[in-house]
Amino acid sequence: MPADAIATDVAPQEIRLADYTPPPFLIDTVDLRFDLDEAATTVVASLSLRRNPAAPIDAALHLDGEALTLLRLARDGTPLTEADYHIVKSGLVIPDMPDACTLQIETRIAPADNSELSGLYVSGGNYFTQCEAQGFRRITYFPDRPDVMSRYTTTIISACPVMLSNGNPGPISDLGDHRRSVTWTDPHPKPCYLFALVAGDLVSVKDHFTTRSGRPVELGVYVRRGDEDRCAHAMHSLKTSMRWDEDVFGLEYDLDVFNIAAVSDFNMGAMENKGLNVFNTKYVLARPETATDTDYQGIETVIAHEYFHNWTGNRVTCRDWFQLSLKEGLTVYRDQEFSADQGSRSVKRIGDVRGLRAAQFREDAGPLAHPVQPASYMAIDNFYTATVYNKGAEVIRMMATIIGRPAFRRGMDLYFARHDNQAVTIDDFVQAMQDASGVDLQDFKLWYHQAGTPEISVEDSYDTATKRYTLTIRQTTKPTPGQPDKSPQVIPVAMGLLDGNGQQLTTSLQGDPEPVAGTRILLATQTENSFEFTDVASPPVPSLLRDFSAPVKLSGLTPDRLRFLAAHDSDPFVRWESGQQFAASVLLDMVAAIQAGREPVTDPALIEAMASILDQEAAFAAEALALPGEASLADKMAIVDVDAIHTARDAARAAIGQALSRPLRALYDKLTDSGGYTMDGAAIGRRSLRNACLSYLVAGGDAQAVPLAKAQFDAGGNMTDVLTALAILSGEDCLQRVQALDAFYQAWRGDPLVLDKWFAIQALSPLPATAQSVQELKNHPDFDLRNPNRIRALVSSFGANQVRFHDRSGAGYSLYADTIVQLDPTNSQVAARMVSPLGQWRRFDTARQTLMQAELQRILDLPGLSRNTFEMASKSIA
Ligand code: B3K
Ligand code: ZN
Repeated sequence: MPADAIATDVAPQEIRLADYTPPPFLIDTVDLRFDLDEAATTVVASLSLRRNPAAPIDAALHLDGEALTLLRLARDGTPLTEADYHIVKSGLVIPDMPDACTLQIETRIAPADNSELSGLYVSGGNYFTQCEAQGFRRITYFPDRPDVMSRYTTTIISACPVMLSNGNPGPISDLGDHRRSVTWTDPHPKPCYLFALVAGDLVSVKDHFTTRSGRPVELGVYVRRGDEDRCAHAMHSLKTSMRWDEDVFGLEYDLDVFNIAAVSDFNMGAMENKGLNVFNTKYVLARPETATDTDYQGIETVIAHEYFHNWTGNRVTCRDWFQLSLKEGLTVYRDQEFSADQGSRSVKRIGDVRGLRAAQFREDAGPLAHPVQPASYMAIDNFYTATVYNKGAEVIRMMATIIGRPAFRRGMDLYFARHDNQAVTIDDFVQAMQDASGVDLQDFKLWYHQAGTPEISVEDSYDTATKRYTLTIRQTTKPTPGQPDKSPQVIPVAMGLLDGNGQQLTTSLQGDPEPVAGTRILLATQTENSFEFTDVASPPVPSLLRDFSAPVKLSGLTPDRLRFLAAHDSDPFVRWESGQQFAASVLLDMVAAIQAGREPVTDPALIEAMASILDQEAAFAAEALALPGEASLADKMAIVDVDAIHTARDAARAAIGQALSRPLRALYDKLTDSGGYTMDGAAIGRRSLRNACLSYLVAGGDAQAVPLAKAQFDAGGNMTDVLTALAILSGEDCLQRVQALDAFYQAWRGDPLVLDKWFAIQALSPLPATAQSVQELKNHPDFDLRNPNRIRALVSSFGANQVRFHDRSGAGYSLYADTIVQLDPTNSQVAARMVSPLGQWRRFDTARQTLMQAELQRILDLPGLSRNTFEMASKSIA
């Protein structure tokens, strides 16, 4: 039973932002001593405490604790007896406390039994910690809240060759009997969620970085023996990130060492512990033969993200967990900007918007919708969401757009000047931006408190006599749970006007003395805003939401205007977006035809539009050639018809593949890498376009296409090409599919990260037998319910396979819910995070609704269900 199991008759309490009070005690220093043992590690914590002058006097001391055995408790050297303290469900309470004292706490923990992967645990025989959000309480009794910031020293005693913690290391002393000890000192005060310890038989790849003010920093990437040859990209990304943060934000690293340790059992992507980042191996290890271009880009982004947290998160941290987006939204914004600077900015933006829509817009439209700053939660681990991260990043981006880049940079400087070494709030951040820019951001802050995606529609008119053009923007936001009535948001709409030839016009706006030659920002602040443009020579076409200037849904553009913008706009995002919207309108017409019992016919205009993309810049062309995905089409339907969507999209892909088979094949051949493999943006773009061609050729049914895919697979080389070929084949019911899957397994069965891809590809196959094969793969000897990466590869991927997950038989739902039920007792964080696809039930037909609700109920009925999963399932079924 998980440590945080709930009694089934009492629903867990919501924790509310409104109830925040300052901590009664502060802890200036924390001295930790770990005597490592897999079955019984002892932890001695010496805490120097004092009453917080900002808190009520006489409050008792409450220390959080979970899954701990208390061995000894002493105050200022005197042991406390059981009359002096109480052990309670959530930890330990000492009622009578002096104003200041040293508390010494000795606890025992069992890292080898820690399947939750929170606190100190063992993976592959090595020790790792994960403390955010509330794992430190599984190491020792402590006020486990981010507004208690302390200076830490950490002594590790063990037989492990490598022993790492936060800060700078001291010398290693030999204790005899194969045991050694080392003490790490972290000079920077930090909350306990940033504590980390790593120990084991690891090897390191080392490098150096000198900060611009001359501090030499030793960099280390620690991995399992044999993985040393896969660290170069991670190290390169780290150094690039360090330089970028100096150049763009003036932020330098502040310790003598920066270490990254990779672990294959990890609940999420990575963790920004001070000076010792812990990473999922997925975001460290890469060689061209094992990692795809997407993997390489993921590593670059995540390394940057965690590094950037050193300032946005660590030096300035969150007062409480309701402020999570203070560090996450801001740091995602920073990693997005970093990655945009490394390759094609517009292609990066397109990818980010795709991700935002797939995860965050869907979250906003479902039962788990919540604001970027939630007002309450049951389990904070459930709030590491696309809304807090990605919508949070969009909110930061909008602020930068509204106040302008130079003011945004001044605002960042002011934020650090005011709040270095503090635990602060989102309001503090916005205040710094407001003070640095002189722009009133108070109304804008509604973005933090109001859930839901605003929908904007536009209406325009042109008066030939006065040469005036009027653009009216209307906005509404649908109700979300707990927020039935919505107010208008402050929405920056980046826009321009095109003349009939597609030329961008200089715009003059009524009330604004400055004509603008390029993109202009309109602020929509009310339910309805009208903007009057003067001196417009002829009826223009508006190009709206350039670079996706706000996280909103824009509708109401006619197919003709969409095609015009796709062909002519100067903004690459709008070109891509308009092409996608046009394709979606064609596909939804085909869905309607299928529902009416007619043959779906692909509009020749779509084929023509696709043909015109082929000769564009490769990376952009690959994005533009991809039809909107099945899930994104589903988002546009009142009641999702998974089968009709699948059939329609397949039909369109076949029609395009057939009609354009010659140019697609010619382009495929032209793009075939002549030289060796490189990892630059242009080469990634070429591979991506070439693979898009291959995918259409197979969809078109040409007899040569499947053998071509098989040949690409057999040629080996880089994983991007091999895996795309395998994914294409896995969607075809043919002998080559079986051969390729088998060959891939034989080649990579010893490599966990690559084997994850083998599981994922099968789970994502559109073939009708997929649910059955996922069921079989759950019994495969290489499937392991203790490894989050493997669960995500097989089962979470399957949850994203719309047509097969939602099979009308309900087989997909039930195997998915089975996994949650099996996983909850051992890893409740990962189990809980899997619930959301079942929460989409309202969008389906009544038969599917009933099946999905029954699975949610089955989860809720589980005896000893964790608090995490209870929150997700109960909110999803409501
Ligand atoms: N801050 C961590 C996420 C921690 C998740 C805890 N359940 C990684 C990141 O966002 O950088
Ligand atoms: Zn983060």
